[in-house]
Amino acid sequence: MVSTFSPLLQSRHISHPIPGPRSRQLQEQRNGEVSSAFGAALPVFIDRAEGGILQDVDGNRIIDFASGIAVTSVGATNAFVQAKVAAQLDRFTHTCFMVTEYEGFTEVCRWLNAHTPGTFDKRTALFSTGAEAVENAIKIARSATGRPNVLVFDEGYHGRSLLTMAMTAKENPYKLGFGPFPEQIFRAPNAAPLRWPGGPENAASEALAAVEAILAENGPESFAAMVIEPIQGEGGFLVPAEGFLAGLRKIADAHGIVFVIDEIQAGMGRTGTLFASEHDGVEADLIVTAKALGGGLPLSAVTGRTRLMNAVRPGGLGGTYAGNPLACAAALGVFEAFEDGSLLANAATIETVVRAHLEPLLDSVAVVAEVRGRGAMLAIEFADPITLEPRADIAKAVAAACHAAGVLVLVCGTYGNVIRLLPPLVIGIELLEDGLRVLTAAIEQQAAEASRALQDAAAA
Ligand code: PLZ
Repeated sequence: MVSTFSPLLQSRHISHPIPGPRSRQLQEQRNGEVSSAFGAALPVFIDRAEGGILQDVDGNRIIDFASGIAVTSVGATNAFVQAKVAAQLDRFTHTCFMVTEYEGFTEVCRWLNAHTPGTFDKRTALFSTGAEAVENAIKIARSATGRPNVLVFDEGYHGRSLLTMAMTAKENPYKLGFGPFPEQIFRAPNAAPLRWPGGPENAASEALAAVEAILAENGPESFAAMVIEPIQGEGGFLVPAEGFLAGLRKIADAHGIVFVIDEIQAGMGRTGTLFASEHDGVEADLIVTAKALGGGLPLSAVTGRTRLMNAVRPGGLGGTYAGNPLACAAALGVFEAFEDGSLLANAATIETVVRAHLEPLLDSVAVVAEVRGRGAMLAIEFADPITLEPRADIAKAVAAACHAAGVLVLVCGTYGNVIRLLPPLVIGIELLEDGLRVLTAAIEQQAAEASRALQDAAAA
């Protein structure tokens, strides 16, 4: 498809204070029509997006370090995705795969079966949202094992549906007031090195021991599944201590528990490999993908061992929109975009550039506690240098300063004290560096202001 637009300039540009007058006007209209339960990280209305730029309705060009929460990894206007979707749009938009079938659905399943870790025989089921796919992974694991319990982890995020809310760790804003929740969900410590009480070097072994204890107390033979993100997203971009995922894999094997890896945020090339669990050398029994899989259209999947995937009785899985033809077409475009390996290489380059800008802050800015992540999934955590008390105030102020300067960053973490970077993998290096300079300056300034405020308070 040939775009009717001229290419969007890949440079930051502030024509109006952010949010500009048109965005403020649209925000007012939105407030009069849309449920106030929906928040917005940056209340600007977008006109176009391309490469590493979001252009708003006031003509501001904002650097995109969010990718719509790790969705537009191949870019928000990727030519492969556009071509596939346009061609499908011309043929039909929907039949419901449970009514009459279409080839795109099978093609997406074939790609996932072939490219997800593990050379064993696999099948895939497609859905629309991440939460829906996680729920279905649990349905599959329960059907296959005949067991009720599910083990999840501290800081974990799996969605906003009733079951996935129960699996999600953080209460506010995700769960508050929405209970009662489904039972049979058990939570184990996550081997996050920075705050592990016994020290980072013991995080993996001690967390694994805690998992064994929880299983022993509740009867390991009652657990259908354990579900973990290979790098926790909403929870704070927490990279598990080395050996933790491999240790969990062993525990799951020992007890016949289905090992489910939620790659919804970390997967599909984000970390420099197609799947984040490849870094840990572990193979899931069921791997859950979404977000970047559909290149901006709603598509999610559960891929795994045929024995498990076919354990559900015929008719037991489905959904009106599950694997919608347009979303499948978009995914086939995403696969094409990944074919030559350049996007994975970009993720590695992004990591090098981001680390070069942010790691020096570990020495120069006391409240910078950690720079972590993999590939184009990187974060910086703010905490008191001595007590490690989370400094959400700094993360919030830094994000606000970045937003005002035209750089969209998102905050995450249980304590809201982490700034995460999720640029599209197609972002230009100059643009990336411009955004990082804004971020670095904001961190230096906010940290200096915070310490001045502390000194003033002490002097008073
Ligand atoms: N599992 C690991 O990251 C979605 C949530 C944003 P859905 N993360 C963004 C918000 O506040 O709602 C996510 C995830 C992981 C599952 C999900 C859920 O995916 O497509 O949002 O349902």
